[in-house]
Amino acid sequence: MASSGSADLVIVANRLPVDRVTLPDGSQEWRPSPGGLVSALEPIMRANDGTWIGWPGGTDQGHEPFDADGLSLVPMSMTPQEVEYFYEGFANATLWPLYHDLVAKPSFHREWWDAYVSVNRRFAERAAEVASEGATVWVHDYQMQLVPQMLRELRPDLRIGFYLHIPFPPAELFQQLPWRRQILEGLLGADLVGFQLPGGAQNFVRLVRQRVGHKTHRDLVYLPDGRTVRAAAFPISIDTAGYEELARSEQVEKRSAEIREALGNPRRIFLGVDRLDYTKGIYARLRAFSELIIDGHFDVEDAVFVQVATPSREQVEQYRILRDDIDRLVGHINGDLGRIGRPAISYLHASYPREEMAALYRAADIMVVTPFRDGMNLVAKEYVACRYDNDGALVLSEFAGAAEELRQAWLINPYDINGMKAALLEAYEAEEKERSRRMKAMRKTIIQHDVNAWADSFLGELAAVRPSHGKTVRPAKRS
Ligand code: ADQ
Repeated sequence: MASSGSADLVIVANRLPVDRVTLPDGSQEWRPSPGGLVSALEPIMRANDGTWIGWPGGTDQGHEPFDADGLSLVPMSMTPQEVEYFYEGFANATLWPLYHDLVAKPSFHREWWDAYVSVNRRFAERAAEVASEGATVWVHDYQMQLVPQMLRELRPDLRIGFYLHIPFPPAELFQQLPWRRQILEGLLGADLVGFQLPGGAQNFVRLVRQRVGHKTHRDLVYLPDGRTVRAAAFPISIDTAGYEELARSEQVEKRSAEIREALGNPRRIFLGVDRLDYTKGIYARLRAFSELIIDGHFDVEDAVFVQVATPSREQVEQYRILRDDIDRLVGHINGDLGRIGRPAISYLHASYPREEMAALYRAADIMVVTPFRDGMNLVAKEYVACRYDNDGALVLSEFAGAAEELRQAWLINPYDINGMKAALLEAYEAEEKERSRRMKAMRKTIIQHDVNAWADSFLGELAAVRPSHGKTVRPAKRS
């Protein structure tokens, strides 16, 4: 058994919650990358002297552990070949498409798998070094699925949780993976395996029974060594109160009026906000919108579509193809339908601070979220959180995890362009009373179920799965 460190709570994730940025003068500094996960985990990290292990991006070697804003961070380096094989390859060109219903074709390469194994091993070894005796280690997402088992072998004293942020596919699809058994066994190193939806947990338990041959009962897996592993759903959420507070601020209200003004004060503003990813259904939604103009339901004086699409994973070929396809489509639509000073689609690649996101949500009459498959989709929840006025319409794909909670959205099938057009038009024409009825109900859901509730319930369950074992994680001190 490896000797133990001093952290009572360890987060293991592919990425650190900070980015290494190069300033104009050539010097470098760490900058917090403000994501939902960071704000969710920060209070618990602080209350438990937590440590976060992850990759800061890039290929610089030899970063030392450091404290940022009171959080203790352990940067893991990657070689250029690991970035290519592990990150761009196995994580984002094998697992990502396979876990998202084969929206794109996954590639299977043995050398990518070898890199996945060795990077996972390095993360597990580092976690084993920093965790204190009986500590809780929470491993995150599809890049790290082998870490639980590798870590358990090194440190059987630990309480280990795993959470998957993306969908866990049905057995029929997962079966394609040449390393399916290793992945399942990797996950079974955890005491609690968390998914976004109950369907993911059921897929996992069924696969464990079929492929690994362990005994299972409902959400429990019984291992030959006497250990029990629980698989359950913990739908992730957002800092609802934080978004609402931001949305209510004078600065955001002012900025949102400026945005409407800059767009020419059209009757209705449609908004899409996504990473530029083929799972998000951006192409189909822009086509649906443009056809509504062509069909004469409204014109560019009445409505504009603001699409914010932050480029991501640009070294992966399918992402480059997608970016070109959407660039071309937007060019066509604006060339055919736009007028001077009035494009049909206002298309932006920028990445914005939270204030600007909140202002966009406030400015948008109709939020359009149309993924072909999405673990949850936080954008849909952020929009609802910002609509404290109980106004605004959400058009949401049935295939986003968020659709299981936000039932009052205008739900659509993103493969059905006519159905999507009908829903966009209904949302465009909906009376205030109807919009408010739906928004009120959705707001109730996300106010009750925010990201703190998510983290507390995962960690609470994790403690319950191994009650007689390990230290207790102290709840976050919240203001
Ligand atoms: P993502 O696929 O990245 O997350 P999503 O849940 O929508 O998708 O989260 C995106 C986050 O990035 C949101 O918080 C959003 O505000 C932010 N964002 C997007 N575009 C931005 C921009 N241009 N500028 C600034 N911020 C931007 C994965 C899974 C999801 C799951 C989450 C969390 O794919 O299904 O909901 O993890 O578990």
